[in-house]
Amino acid sequence: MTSNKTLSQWVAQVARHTQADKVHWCDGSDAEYRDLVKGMLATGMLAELNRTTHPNCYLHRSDPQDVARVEHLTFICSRSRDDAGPNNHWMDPAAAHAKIDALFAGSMRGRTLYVIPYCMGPIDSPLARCGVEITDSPYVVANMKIMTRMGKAALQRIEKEGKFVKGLHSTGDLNPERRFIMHFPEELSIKSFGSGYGGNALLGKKCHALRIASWQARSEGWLAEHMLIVGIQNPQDEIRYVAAAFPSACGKTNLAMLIPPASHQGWKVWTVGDDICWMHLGEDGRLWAINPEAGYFGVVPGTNPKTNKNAFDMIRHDTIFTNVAVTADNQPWWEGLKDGTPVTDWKGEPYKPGNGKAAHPNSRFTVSAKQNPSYSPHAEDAHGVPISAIIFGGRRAEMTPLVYEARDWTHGVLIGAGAASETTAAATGQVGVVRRDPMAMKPFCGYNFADYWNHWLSFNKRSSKLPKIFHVNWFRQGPDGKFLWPGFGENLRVLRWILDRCDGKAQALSTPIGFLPADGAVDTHDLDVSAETMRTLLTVDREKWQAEIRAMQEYFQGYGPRMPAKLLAELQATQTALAK
Ligand code: SAT
Ligand code: MN
Repeated sequence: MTSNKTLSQWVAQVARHTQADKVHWCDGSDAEYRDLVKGMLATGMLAELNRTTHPNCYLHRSDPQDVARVEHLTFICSRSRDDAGPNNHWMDPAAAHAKIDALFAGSMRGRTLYVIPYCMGPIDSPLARCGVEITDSPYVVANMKIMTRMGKAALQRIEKEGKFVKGLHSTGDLNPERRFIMHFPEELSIKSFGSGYGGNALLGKKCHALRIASWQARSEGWLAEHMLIVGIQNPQDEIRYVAAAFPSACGKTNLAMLIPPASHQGWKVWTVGDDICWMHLGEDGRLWAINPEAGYFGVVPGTNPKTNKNAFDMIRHDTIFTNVAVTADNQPWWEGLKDGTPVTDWKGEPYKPGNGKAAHPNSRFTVSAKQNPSYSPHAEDAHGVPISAIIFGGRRAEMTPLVYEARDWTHGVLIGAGAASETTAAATGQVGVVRRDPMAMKPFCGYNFADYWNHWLSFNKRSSKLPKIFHVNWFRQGPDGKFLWPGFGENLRVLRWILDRCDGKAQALSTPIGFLPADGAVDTHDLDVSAETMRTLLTVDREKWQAEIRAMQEYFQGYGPRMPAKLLAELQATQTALAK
């Protein structure tokens, strides 16, 4: 099946240990995808949706106890606990292997073992990296076919390079008591058991492209980040690229597919990626980015022609829906859709308004990037796209301004490291509590955050042409709980200020937390936002910020002596400026 001995021996050993019935090597063809779908329709793992309105669309209902990432069951198993850091759950590698191997024993009895060779990034890109996922879930195979460059070409690259990340996955019996997502960065391997959902099971995504890749990136001198990548084209047809980090379910997909409002004729936004960004320093000193993924695993609720017309249009065909509701005529339905009425909820039960949401808040679509009307023609460029600005963000109802700019790279790293956000339904646990989520990487950094910030800081010595760094917050609320900023397409106004700042054009005021737009510098023409609201969105509340700085200091203390002194000094400087 392959000329790579390590791979063939590993597959044989796993097949023996899991006692799989059959072994299927995925070739990634469309015919293979169709066969998988046929098989899943027969077993009920998928249901076909309305063929007329949604051709080639299918619904998968996951186990109701398996609907999101499980951070408390996710481990980094490095030899040294300190290398994983206080930001990760850690387990000793030998103990972790023993624990999870026991669960894998016999777990594929009666099942087919699928071998999925995949490539993260354009297949011909020197920045791309390959992996192989072994799984017993045909649903995972179908999703990996959409989300990655999977099959023959990836296997050929693996055989040529001889190197790949090993990912072993079994859904087991889906019992949350027997569920673990384990990463062995020193062995470039992943073992995931007991979940069939999203980032727990599609191992190319968060497990490989973020946790393992961030570890690799550190030793090889690049960055693996939880960021969207977009190209912004102005009326002069110049395109500039920005990368933006937001926690899961904070609108990355919407921003990545933004449609300029009517007031912005001649502008256009191109999607390069909506979730993950790998950045390398180019010979020209700029950061060049690729999207390692080939598809989107996006949050469905809230998707409609107003919030994200591109996504709305692209999921009308050839899409896998997971955990949405359905209408009487078998169309997918979710909260935020104007038309249609749900009759069956995400669990497959008759929908009753008193029983909670019809679609699960973390219900997802899986769709190929090629179906996105705004897919950038440069998204497949082997060397990536050059990044002009990096944006950090989060969901903060209070305090954090709409946008501000870092004084320099080091200050920008502090802004990213100090970022916090309200939790969302993308992970199990309480929703809506503010937690520190540095660079939106809290659940995804495969090593000690203190070392990670040091790695970020090190770029300053390597180049004088790094992107400018910004922070945004689309989620400020007034006393009535209503959002102060309209968001969605109107966010282009903020992106314009950011790009103008990169060109040294837009006006800004220097404040203790960084540069904020001067009065009127964010264009609000044709926008129903009062000058007073803009002032609220763009002022620094010193008292609240002083408390925020203290919270950051406390948080950073948790990283002990590994904490970069430069960041602490930068934080101290901010605190002093706020006290003046
Ligand atoms: O489940 S995933 O990790 O793929 C989705 C997300 O959290 O962004
Ligand atoms: Mn994400």
